[in-house]
Amino acid sequence: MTKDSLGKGSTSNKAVLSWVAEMENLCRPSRVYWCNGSRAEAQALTGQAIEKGMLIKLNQKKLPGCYYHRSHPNDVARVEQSTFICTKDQEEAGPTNNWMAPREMYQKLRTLSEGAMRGRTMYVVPYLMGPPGSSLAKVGIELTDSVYVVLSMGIMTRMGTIAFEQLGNDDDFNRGLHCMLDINPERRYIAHFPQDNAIISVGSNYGGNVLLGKKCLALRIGSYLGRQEGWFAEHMLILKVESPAGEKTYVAAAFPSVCGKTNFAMMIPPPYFQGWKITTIGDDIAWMKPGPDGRLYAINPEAGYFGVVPGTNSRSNPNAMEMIARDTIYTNVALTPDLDVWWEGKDGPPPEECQDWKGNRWTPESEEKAAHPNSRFCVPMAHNPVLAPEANDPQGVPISAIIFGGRRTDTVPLVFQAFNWVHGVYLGATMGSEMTAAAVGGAGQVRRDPMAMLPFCGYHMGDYFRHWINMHRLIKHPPRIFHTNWFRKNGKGEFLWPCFGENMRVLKWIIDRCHGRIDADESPLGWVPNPKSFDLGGMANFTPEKFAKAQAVNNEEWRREVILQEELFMRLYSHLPKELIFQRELLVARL
Ligand code: GTP
Ligand code: SPV
Ligand code: MN
Repeated sequence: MTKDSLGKGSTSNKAVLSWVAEMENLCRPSRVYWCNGSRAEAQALTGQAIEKGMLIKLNQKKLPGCYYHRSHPNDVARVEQSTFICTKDQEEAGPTNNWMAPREMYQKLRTLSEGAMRGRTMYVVPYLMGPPGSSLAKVGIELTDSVYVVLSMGIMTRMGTIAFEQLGNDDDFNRGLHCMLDINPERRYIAHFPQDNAIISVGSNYGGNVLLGKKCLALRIGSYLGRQEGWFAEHMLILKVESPAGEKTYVAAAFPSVCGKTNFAMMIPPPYFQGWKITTIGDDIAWMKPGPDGRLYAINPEAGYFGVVPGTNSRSNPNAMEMIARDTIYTNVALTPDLDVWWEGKDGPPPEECQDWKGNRWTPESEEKAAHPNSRFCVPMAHNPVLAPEANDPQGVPISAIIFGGRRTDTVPLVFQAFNWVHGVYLGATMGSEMTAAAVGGAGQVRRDPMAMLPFCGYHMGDYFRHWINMHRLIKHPPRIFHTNWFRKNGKGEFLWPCFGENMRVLKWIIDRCHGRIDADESPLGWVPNPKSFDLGGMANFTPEKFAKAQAVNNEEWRREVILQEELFMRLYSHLPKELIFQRELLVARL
């Protein structure tokens, strides 16, 4: 036993105690600290993080409760090439995941973790994903030697004693081990063992690589369990639209990383939509399961937002600006001389001088960006001024519409609707998107990112499509499925659609379609807005001609698109549902 074991006693769960002891034996920390999730604990740990130089206290007059963190310059995003799904058979992980046999990976990581916490503290971080008491909620325990991870998990999840309360004496919890090691990309592995409900992450201290509740448990392990148990774990925001008459409609939307989920989930409708209100249930992840009334119910498993900072300002996302003004951990933004934060796209002029995300002197003349393009805020969802109370509802919310949307400079129109469920699955399955700074490498290139889940699906992507098709039978009143693209540009590189709050117009069309209030026109891609029933009212410079450009379907471009889609289908062929091949044929016939 360790000489110095703090905070223990909040659980007598034997499976927990013996697993923690086993990991302690492996990693050899000089002490073990069991987190309880209290405010006092967070304050004490923040103090320690400042002492160790892990956090810098920001200007408390301007930003009360806010802290600043810089990650290692080689560790600024998710690393897909170091992310592994370790199922028994490679076939099960499929061609879109890196794979290693569990035994081999366990051995490799045990060797790397052996004694890795010597002289350090091992924090035991129990956490709950989902509202307490929800049938969808899951418990995880992350063992980590990073106090930054502890503080971030304290924001992102329902962390502490509450998780042990939900777990009781059960041994059904996710076992997560995180060792920072020497933050070396050569020794960086994010390994998932879906059959053991276990995760081991070593060699990183950044975001989705190490906040194990988020992408690792809620999406990769979650999707694997969801397929076995008949539910969905998706990379989706969840929002509520309230009409002036009080009608409530819930919408889930899958956009790839850095493609607009947080912004869409917190949007403020333009003045023209007076009386309409958007509130947020979730900004990144949805767990969805058919309910007893035959509708699909969604919960947000998280309790905080780990959101993209650059581009956030009082025009694009005023709610976020208010939200991140207190109790926020900023990672990899720029630091001003008066200990304020700055980033590209913030309101007002750039500072005359500041430190960039690497700590180097930066001026507006500098060539490099002051904030890393994947710099992030980490903030409790409770601080979102438009948080929907349903975010804490264990039942979740009934979803009326599912939106898939990529980042595409060309080809893909602003909005269209699937003809039916299988066609909707096809739209999600074939979604293409330009890569962003959220993952290392390839930014700007178009790749297939099915359902925005390419980096997050914990099993064979073809089987995942099959799961989507099969689920239809379990949902008596399935959501309608739509496709959007906010990012289409003209030849001059200007966006064809004004975006952000104006996206309300697209959302309004979507919910009117869901409630069967308006008709639509048929196009080769799906149902498209009839110009008469798409509301452009109150838009100063946006003419119906401009709308037609944003909606244009160019058959030549689409024939090329079908060939790009084919590349993914070829890779998945042995597991690809026939229905999707037929959908492709039908699309080709319509073009
Ligand atoms: P992850 O947290 O990586 O999963 O990203 P996300 O999908 O939540 O993306 P987010 O809402 O943070 O937006 C990412 C970037 O896209 C930000 O820089 C936004 O300013 C920008 N963005 C979001 N919505 C829109 C939009 O409607 N139009 C345009 N042009 N840019 C947008
Ligand atoms: C994403 O990349 O989709 C994120 C950020 O939401 S991270 O937690 O780093 O995965
Ligand atoms: Mn995300």
